[in-house]
Formats: sequence, structure tokens, C-alpha cells
Amino acid sequence: MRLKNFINGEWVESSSGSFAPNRNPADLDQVLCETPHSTEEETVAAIKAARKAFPKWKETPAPQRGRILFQAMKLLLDRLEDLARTLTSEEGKTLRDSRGEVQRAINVLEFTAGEGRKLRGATIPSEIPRTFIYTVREPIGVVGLITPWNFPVAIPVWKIAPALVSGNTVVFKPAELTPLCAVKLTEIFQEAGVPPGVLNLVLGSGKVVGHTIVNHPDVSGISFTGSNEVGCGIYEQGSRRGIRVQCEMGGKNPIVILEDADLDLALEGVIQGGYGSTGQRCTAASRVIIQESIAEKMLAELVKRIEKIRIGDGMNPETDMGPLVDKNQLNRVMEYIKIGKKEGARIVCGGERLQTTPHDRGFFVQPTLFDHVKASMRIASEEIFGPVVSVLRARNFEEAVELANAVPFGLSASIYTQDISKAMRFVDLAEVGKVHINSSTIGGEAQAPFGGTKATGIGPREQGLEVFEFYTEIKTVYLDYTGKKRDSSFY
Ligand code: UN1
Repeated sequence: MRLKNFINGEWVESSSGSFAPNRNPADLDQVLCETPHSTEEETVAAIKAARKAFPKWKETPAPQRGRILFQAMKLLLDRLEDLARTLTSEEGKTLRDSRGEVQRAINVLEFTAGEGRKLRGATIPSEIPRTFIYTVREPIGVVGLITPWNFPVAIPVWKIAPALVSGNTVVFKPAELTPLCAVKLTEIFQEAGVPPGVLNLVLGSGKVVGHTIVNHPDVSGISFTGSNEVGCGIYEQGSRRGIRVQCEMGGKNPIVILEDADLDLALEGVIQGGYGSTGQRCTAASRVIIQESIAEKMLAELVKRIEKIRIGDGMNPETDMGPLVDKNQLNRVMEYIKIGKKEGARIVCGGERLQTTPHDRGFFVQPTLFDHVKASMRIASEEIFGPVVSVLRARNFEEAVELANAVPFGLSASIYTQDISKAMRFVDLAEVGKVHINSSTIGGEAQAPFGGTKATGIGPREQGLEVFEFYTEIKTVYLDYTGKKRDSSFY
């Protein structure tokens, strides 16, 4: 099956003549579909369709736009299982994780659809009598949404839904590795009643499709989730045109475990945050900072639990951890394991690719734990995006905080302690966009803002009400009913 683009309300085959097989990362013999390398012309056609559809969509009352999202929510709920299976087969995460991700997208639709009836502005007092100041939120125009493969359902939805409810029109460019989820989501929005041209899907590379979207004069904003390298490039190009850019990029998220912590809870947090979704999560707990006094005990327990992780095809209900998504990710993870060893960190467990049947059919690696990692090592500061966790030891709370902050990224941080004062002090000092107390670094709820500081994030937060800072312009209105010329002493 060859996937098609969705442009101006029609599914059209790419004219590029160039298609790539979309393989199941747990079983490379299984080709799910073929995905096109769409051309610049096709991308421009999508942008033009979005531009043409914009004025009418902008004039459509927001509650009506919201109603379409409610409809999309219902359809996604009906297709939860189908979308979850598609997600597992093209991305590799376990079916349980996939179901959770689809549910998260449903929650985002539920929250965002309701905003169609709110989208509030403000009334502001004027210093001039009989003058009324208020603000309205308006869409920004055509937005380009460029999304990653690791959350191919939830992330597109948490960009598309607020974009649409605010009255923007969309050109959606999903990651090349997960085009099937993107097609199924787009079908849902189409069936829900999104008018032609309002949501367009173009499948293809960042170099051609992404680049064209970012540089086209009809595109007024870009929301991107992915690597720092690509995100900073988009920011640079977008800023040259003076458009809005929002980037959600890497993480190197710490879990701090203090000696008074509930150790069982903390261990579960490390397993879930470090190895859940095979570590391919920007919120993954890739660093564990343990107070020295409990380090040996914790490590022994941790190894026992890591050894119990069952690795395999995510479709199998017994599986705890699926494969890496592709060969590039596999090479990257294996390279970092080599780097860690060379830097002098000690492998406590894992470290190898699984190469015997049935694991030789896909990109499987062992969950890996490094101990005696120093803050200066690359494995302690660079994002690996795989099931590799680095343990750093801290003498006390102060040193743990220092280590937690000693990375360029600032997405998520977690602390396990029973001491409320230490927990709250950690909230004060952690240089991140979100903090978890006594739970792992991952996850988030639709109604709460999500995003990072430092090298992680550019632009306003996603999700929660804060999402509208990106997807809307504020217009300030002065209504003067004095019937008189303004007194020049008022500016
Ligand atoms: C989560 O932790 O549930 O790409 C969400 C990522 C993030 C989303 C993580 N932008 O992994």
C-alpha cells in the first residue's frame, strides 16, 4: 500500500515516484506500507490550500471549530485499539504504552475542544473615562506542524487541536518513520468535518518538505518537536522571516533519590522513566542521582529489576520493552555505550544488542545501566534517546541539585524524598520546565502546560491553556464612547 498526501481535502498520490518501505522495527521483514518522498511543489500546493482556506476558517465561530474536535475525539475513541496497534507496529513501543498514548491524544482533544467555547480575552480598565479596552484572540494564519516519530499520535494531536480551535489552518509534516499514524489521524479529522484545505498532510523528508514549509512566505508559524540540531535550524530560518517558532527538543532528565526516599517507589520510577518506551522519550529519566549512603543498596535492587525486563515485540502482551525505532537509533545507542565505557563509566548491566532469534529480526538492545558516571562525561550530558541510564552519586542534597542542573537541557526533573522541605527546595532550584515529586520524569496531562527551559525549549509552552500563547495573536481594542477628540495629555 502506498500512502497518499492529503491536500485541499483530497487524498493524492505523490508524483515524486520515490517511495520508502515502512518497516516494523520489531520484525524488519514486515513492510507495513510505502511512504512517499513528496516534492517541493506538493508541499507548496498544501501551503497554498491552507492559505486559501484560512479566511473562512478564521470566520467560523470558535464553538463550531471546537465541535469538530469533539467529533474527532469520539472517532479516536472508537479507533483507539486500531491506532494503538498501528503505533506499536510502526514505532515499536508496547501495546500498553500505545494505548496510553492514544488515550492521551483523546484527553487533549477533550480539553482543547472545550476551549472553542472559551478562548477568552480580557477587559482592561482605561485611564480615559468612557473608554473600554478589551482583547480578542485571533489565529496567526497558516501553521506548519513538524512532529517526531516517538509520539506519533499524541504530539500531532497536541499541535493540530489547538491550532484548529484557534482558527489557524495547518500543514502537517510527520516524521518519515511513522507516516501511517499520521494518515490515520488525518482521516479522523477529515471525517470529523474539518473543511478542505484547513488541515493538509504532506509526507516526506525534512530536507524537502520541512524546509519548504519553514521558508514559505505564506506560513506564519512553525511548531516543531524533535532534535536540537533540527530545531535550532528551524528557529534560525524562522527568525529570518520574523515568524513565530516553537521548538520542543532534547532532554537529559534526572531522578534524584535521597536517603530518606521510599526506595521501592524510586526504583519503579527509574525502571519506568529510564526504560519505558525503550528510553525513546524526551522526558526519559536518563540520569539517576543517588545519595551516596544508599547507592550500593539501590544499585543491587535496580539490577534485579532491570534483569526482569522482558524485551520483545511490543504486540506481545508479555513484553515490557520494545525495539529501538530504526538502524540510526540503534547505531546511536551502541555508539553511546561505547563512549561511556571509554570515558571510564562502569557498565552494571546490559550494553549489548540482542542478536539471537527472535530478537535478530529487529533493533533490540539490552536495558543498560552505567555506574560511577561523572557530570563531565558525555553520557551524563548528551541525549542518548535509548534504554541507557547513568548513575551519578551525590554526597548530599546540595550536590544532588548541582548535578541535576549540570546539563544544557531543562525539560523534566524528579525527586524521591519524604522530606517536604527538601522536595519544595528542589522545586525552587531545578532548572526545568516540569518537576515531579515522588514520581518519574515522564508523562503529563492535557490540561497542564508542557515544555522545557534552557536548550530544551524555544517559545511558549504546549498543552494547557498556555498553548494559546503560540497559536493566537492578541488584538487590543480601544472603544471610545466619549464622542470627543482625545486630550493630548493622554497617550
Ligand atoms: C511524555 O513524557 O509523556 O518527544 C511526553 C517527547 C516529548 C513528549 C513526552 N515531547 O518525548
